[in-house]
Formats: sequence, structure tokens, C-alpha cells
Amino acid sequence: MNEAAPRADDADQTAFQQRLGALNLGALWVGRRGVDLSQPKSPAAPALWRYGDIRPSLEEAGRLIRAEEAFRRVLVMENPAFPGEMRATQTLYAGLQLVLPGEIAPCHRHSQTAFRFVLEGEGAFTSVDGERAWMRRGDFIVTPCWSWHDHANESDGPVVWLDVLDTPLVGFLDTVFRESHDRPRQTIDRPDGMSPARFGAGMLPVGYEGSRGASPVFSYPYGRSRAALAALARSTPPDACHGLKMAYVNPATGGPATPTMGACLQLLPAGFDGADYRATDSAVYAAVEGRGRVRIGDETIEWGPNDVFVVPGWRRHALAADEDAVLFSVSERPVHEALGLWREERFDRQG
Ligand code: GTQ
Repeated sequence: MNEAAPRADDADQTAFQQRLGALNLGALWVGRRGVDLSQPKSPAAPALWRYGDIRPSLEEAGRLIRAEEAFRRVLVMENPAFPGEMRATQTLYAGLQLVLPGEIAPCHRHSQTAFRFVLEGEGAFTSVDGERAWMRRGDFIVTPCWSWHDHANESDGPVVWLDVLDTPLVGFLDTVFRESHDRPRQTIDRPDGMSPARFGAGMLPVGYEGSRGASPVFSYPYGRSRAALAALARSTPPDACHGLKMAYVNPATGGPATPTMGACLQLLPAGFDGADYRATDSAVYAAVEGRGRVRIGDETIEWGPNDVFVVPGWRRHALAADEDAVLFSVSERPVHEALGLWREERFDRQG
């Protein structure tokens, strides 16, 4: 063995790094100095958007611009740690979309997957690849990657929903494609309710082959989801961390609603005081019923109906509610799972 070379002094190190820089190289031992790589530390911040605070701005947007002009009239929820970046977490985009009576949000398609969760109004619909899904409060609607979609409001009141898209993730992968339809509204060639009837009865057409892994049931009405939660609550004790939590599934796979994003609905029974929990995926939550709170680190966020909050990935947090409360949530967990990266940690009090 040769004797170890004497260590270069600081000036030599600096000069070396400069020469490396000119070669488009970096020194790994320098970049990592002082960085704790033992576990994730998301730069995203916990955040809350109160519906009551946003609603007036949404009304103002309604007066300022028409949906057709705006293409999508959306107020985007920006994580306070990423101002101007149009993302609620590292991976997820979230926004509130308003469609006024008689308006149309014109037809297009893109490689981002979109989830919608209806917060207010009824009598609007989203058309997805030739079939309409009518919207009522609490309904969860999926617009899979590359599916044609347009929205219309045929009621006499405003309709507002939460959009959650995988836009930051798809952007990071440099896989953004987008196309406008040649007409504002696509042709409807299937009767209303066809997809839920064909795919939502615990049966599939023999030989069915899914497209791009997304659920063929693109509309999950609140009445059915809420009834499932209530039935679970009658038959099962609440989980120490999650209360009673159910995932919306793709009936063709039993897996998440789409390959990039999954959604859940959960009931926190009155008096629920959840144990601490963390998982690698980040989540956007919308409160549907009741009031409660989430403690994230040493911050406590109080939420009520239609409020939206985010929990960054791998951040220890706990949910609680004094009255029965229902939360809708979206995360990029399917991506973590597909890549073998997903982890969770529970801090149950009784171990
Ligand atoms: O409704 O298609 O919030 O394309 C952002 C991008 C909604 C939509 C958003 C979109 C849409």
C-alpha cells in the first residue's frame, strides 16, 4: 500500500473546486458537508387555506374574468415555502375552481392527472372522454392522464370545487403534454352513469383492459362514499392514527384511483384524539363535515368545512376532532409505492 497523500490545504481545495466547476463537475464530499441525509426533510411548510378567507377572492375572480377567457378560473393554493411556484406540496398542485351559471371551461387534455372534490353548488358537470359526471358537494371525480375534459355549469348558482393535480411531479419528470380540443365542448357519446354502472358494481366486462392504469369509475358520488364510511364505523373500531379511513380504488386493480395520485375519505368520530403518524407521501386535505385540528410538529391548524390544509411528507402529525368530522385527502403515495420508496411510522400510544 502507498502512504496516504497529505491533505491539500483549503486554498488548494477551493482552487480544485473552481477547476471542477469549469468542467461541469462537483465534489460529492463538498456538496454533502453538514447535510443530514438520514431521513427526508421536506422544504414544504404545513399550510391552511380557510374557505371563508378565499371565497370573497373567488367571487372577485368571477367578476374579473369569464371561465371561457380564463380557460380555467382557479385560485391556486401556493405553499408558503414556495411562493409563486403554483404548488401546494413538492409534488401536488391544488386550487379552487369556480364555474358560474351558464359558463363553460373549454375542452382540453394533458398528461397531468386531475382530481376534483366538489365543495359548493350542484348542477355542474365534468365531461370525461365522452361521458358526463354531474357534480354535488362531496363528489370525487377523476380526470385521468390524457383524457379529454370540459366543465359546464347548467345550474343557477356558482359551483366550486377543489382541483388537485400532479403538475409539479409531471413537470419535474419533463413529461408535460397538452392539447386543446377543436371545440369548447366535446361530444357526449355515452349516457350519464354508464361508467359507474359498468365498472362500479363489483364486476368488470370480461377481457377488460384498463387504459393507463386509471380507474374507469371516474365519479365517486359522496352519498355512496359517506355510506361506506358510516358502515365501516359501525363495524370497526377507529384506527389510532387515522380514525376510519377508506381509499377510493380503481375497481380493475384494487389499487389507487390513478397511478400517480390516490385519494381517501376518513371519518374522525366525535372526541377522536389521534396518535402521531408520518408517511413519506405529502397530502392535501379538504374538510367536508365538522371541525377539528391537526398538529404538525409544534404547529396546530384548526379546520372546518371546505378548509384545505397540507401535511408535507414525513412530517409527524396528529388529527383530532371534538365532533364527527369527515376529511377528504389526496397524496402521491402510489408513486412512492410503485418505486419501493413508501414508508410510514406510527407513534401509537399503547405501542
Ligand atoms: O380543470 O382541467 O386547476 O387543466 C389546473 C389545470 C384545473 C382543469 C386546474 C387544469 C384544470
